[in-house]
Amino acid sequence: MSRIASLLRALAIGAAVVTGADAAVAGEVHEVRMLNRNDIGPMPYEPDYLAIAPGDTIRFVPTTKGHNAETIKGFVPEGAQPFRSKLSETFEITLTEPGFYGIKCTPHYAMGMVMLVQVRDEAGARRASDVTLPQGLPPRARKRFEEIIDRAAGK
Ligand SMILES: [Cu+2]
Repeated sequence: MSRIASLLRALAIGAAVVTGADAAVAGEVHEVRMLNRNDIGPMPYEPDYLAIAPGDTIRFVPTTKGHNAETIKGFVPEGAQPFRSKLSETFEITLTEPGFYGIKCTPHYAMGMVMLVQVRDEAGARRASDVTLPQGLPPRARKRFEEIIDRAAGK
């Protein structure tokens, strides 16, 4: 092996070690409260938009009872696992797949109880306004998502 080849190999091994160490660092925990009402209106998640890093955790807290968190079908990044929490229970989920996650409260979906989570990719280039809402959302859920996207865009 030439000196340059062995130097490159050493660098590659070094980079792999650093990447491994980064992956082992626990992500941040973001708390989301599940409420019957706030100044946004009835049945909100608070906050209802989060932009997080891959490996971060969301903790859903049932501040008021009767709520949960479930991924909306067709509204998770490719390769991401859907999830559904139990009613009125604290629930933690760690998200690793970059992209947009639409989350609903199962009993209050038609009332517009939804939130948007963006797991940033490495470039962090995508914004909430880049999201494509799936077809077939209940009208109030669609409206809340549009409000969330406008707010995130600073409109
Ligand atoms: Cu609810």
